[in-house]
Amino acid sequence: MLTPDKRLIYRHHKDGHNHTHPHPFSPELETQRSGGREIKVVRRVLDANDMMAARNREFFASKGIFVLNVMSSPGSGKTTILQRSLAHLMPELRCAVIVGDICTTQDADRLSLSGAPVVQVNTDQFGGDCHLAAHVIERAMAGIDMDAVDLLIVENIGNLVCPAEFDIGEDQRVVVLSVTEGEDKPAKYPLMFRECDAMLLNKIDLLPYLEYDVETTLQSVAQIHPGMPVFQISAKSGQGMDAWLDWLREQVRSKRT
Ligand SMILES: Nc1nc2c(ncn2[C@@H]2O[C@H](COP(=O)(O)OP(=O)(O)OP(=O)(O)O)[C@@H](O)[C@H]2O)c(=O)[nH]1
Ligand SMILES: [Mg+2]
Repeated sequence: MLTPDKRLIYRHHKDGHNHTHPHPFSPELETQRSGGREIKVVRRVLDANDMMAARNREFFASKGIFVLNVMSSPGSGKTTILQRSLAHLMPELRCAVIVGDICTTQDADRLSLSGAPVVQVNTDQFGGDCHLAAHVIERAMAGIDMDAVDLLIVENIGNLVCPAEFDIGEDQRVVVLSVTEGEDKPAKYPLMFRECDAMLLNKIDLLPYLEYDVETTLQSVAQIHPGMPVFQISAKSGQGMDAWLDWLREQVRSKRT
């Protein structure tokens, strides 16, 4: 049987991410906390990201742009939700999207159909990072006329862990959980659910075909992040989208005022 330490390391490597950056909460680094020097390196990298995020935030504030960071595990429906959301939000709001994937421009191709300006970030050029960092957002903005944007949506790379650790200068964070992923995900990946401002429970059109207990999920989320709004939606059928879009419009409006 694996010792607790080995089990952590085994799982860490087995998840297949390319960890070229230090993770403040990664198991390997945590065990070295008493070691001194490496801790300093971690802090410096995170400080640099935080400084860059603060600069982004100042820039967004100066332009009156609301920025939404959408995160989830791969395939929970981020792009589909955004496609449907953009169709409702535009042209009332001038939207733009930065979408992150390790490879391919498939999501950008889909999102471009909305007519919004879209920039695809492929992180294989940055070492295959499994999250978007603040400096990457700054570089991506060069491809968008930011004077013509009210709402900038960032679709982060599909990953329920790492993106939550990196501030990109956003106003609000949203996590998408689909009912096909299981009720246990908030409890297993609490940081993401603690760090987000709202949750979308997606693919509810599939509930009749699954043994999925919505109430268990809601109770788990309420324990991890009391009071966080949860919208039950189907990006496929459109069910529940109105309440989510009203919430988003209200966030954009309250930033402006
Ligand atoms: N039944 C059903 N399928 C959905 C729904 N939303 C998304 N899907 C399907 O789920 C799959 C993944 O959707 P995407 O929107 O690409 O997911 P994603 O989170 O953007 O994926 P990555 O960007 O790769 O992380 C696609 O086949 C979608 O058609 C939904 O509400 N109901
Ligand atoms: Mg996507």
